[in-house]
Amino acid sequence: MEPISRRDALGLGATGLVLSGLVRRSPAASPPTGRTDDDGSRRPFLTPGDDFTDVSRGDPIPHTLQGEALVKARLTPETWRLEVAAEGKAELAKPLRQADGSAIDLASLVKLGETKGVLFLKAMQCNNIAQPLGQGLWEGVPLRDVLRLGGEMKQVRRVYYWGFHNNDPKQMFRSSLAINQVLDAPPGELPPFIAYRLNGGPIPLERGGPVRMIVPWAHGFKSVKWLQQIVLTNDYQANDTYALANNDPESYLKTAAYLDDADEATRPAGETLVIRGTAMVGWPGLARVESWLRRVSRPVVELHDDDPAWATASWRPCDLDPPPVDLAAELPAGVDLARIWGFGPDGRPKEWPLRFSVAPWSASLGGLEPGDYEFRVRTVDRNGFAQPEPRPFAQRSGVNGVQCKRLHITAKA
Ligand SMILES: Nc1nc2c(c(=O)[nH]1)N[C@H]1C(S)=C(S)[C@@H](COP(=O)(O)O)O[C@H]1N2
Ligand SMILES: [Mo]
Repeated sequence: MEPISRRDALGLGATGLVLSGLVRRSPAASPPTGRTDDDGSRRPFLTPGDDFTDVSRGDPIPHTLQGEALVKARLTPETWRLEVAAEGKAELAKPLRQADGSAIDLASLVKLGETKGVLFLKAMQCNNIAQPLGQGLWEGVPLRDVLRLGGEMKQVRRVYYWGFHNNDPKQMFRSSLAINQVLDAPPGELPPFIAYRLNGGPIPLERGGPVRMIVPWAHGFKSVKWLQQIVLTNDYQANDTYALANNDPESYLKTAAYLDDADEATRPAGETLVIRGTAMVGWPGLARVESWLRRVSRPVVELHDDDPAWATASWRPCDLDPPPVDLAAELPAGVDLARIWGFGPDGRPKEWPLRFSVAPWSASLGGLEPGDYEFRVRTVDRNGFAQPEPRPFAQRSGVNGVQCKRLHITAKA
């Protein structure tokens, strides 16, 4: 069965819901899993580029431009250019500029990719939306290799970058990285990328194509779409658009579990109930997903974060889905699996689940007596921290509150 696109399912139309110039479709109704659901529908392991939940600012939103406007915006594969320059005390020997024809074009970027390109799986996750927006197989050139095209750098402490924004400074969507994060990724870690391919094809305009930044370990706001400008600076401070509104501009991906369906469910006793969801595997990795089933009485009172019940809760392991049996069939045709970051020479992932991707899980509940229950689910990361720890606050640095589903079990029919 063909999965319905989220856009159709929500009936929001092509441009989605406009909230003060910000498109924010509802969080992904059916996150990618690569499995067949109980109703027989297939959920792909990779989200088609046009089916991601879209988080895009702009008036008009850059991906709604067409024809001549798109050409003027330099957002077609032929017209796209990337400028790299330095400001203030920072220096770059050979700035790459549109004016003198030295700006990077798509063909040169793809050419550079022939030797420097990296393939990696990554789910896009907004800082402030529970549930990944979609999962892709991205291809890009490390940002450090693009910066090298400009020759020697001096006095650089930070890299600022932004995308097309209707030539209106107020609409700029900016982000930034410390220079060491760009040049010096920790061993075995992915660096920030200038990405030009998604799921084996061009990056669709809606996903920020032709070229966007992808910062694998970070929340979505570091992965600027319609990327066109990079400025090296001596400034040491983050100037991210997401530094505003009290967001944590250095937040990195947290590990957290989400329910596919958090709505209250009514079921007859005697039935085995299977609850499903996905976990976002953040930088700290995923050790396990576990659930807590709590008997409650009516009227059900909200459980507060400081309730003593948390301390005596009994958490039981949930089942993590194994990698899809035919992983190659889930990926674009012709992809050499051994080239994907985290995969071995045999084309199988070296560890599972992979960091920065989505891990589907399920929990089977049998033999429930009639009554009311609350089902909660949490991840435990590879540092041993159970969600939402280690941070005592669950907002503005990556939403990761523990989700809850209420169950009403009726007497046997
Ligand atoms: N140019 C630009 N890039 C952007 C944004 C934006 O509004 N404009 N939104 C950011 C945010 S907050 C998120 S969560 C991701 C969402 O990526 P997606 O639309 O591909 O799902 O894009 C990021 N890159
Ligand atoms: Mo976001």
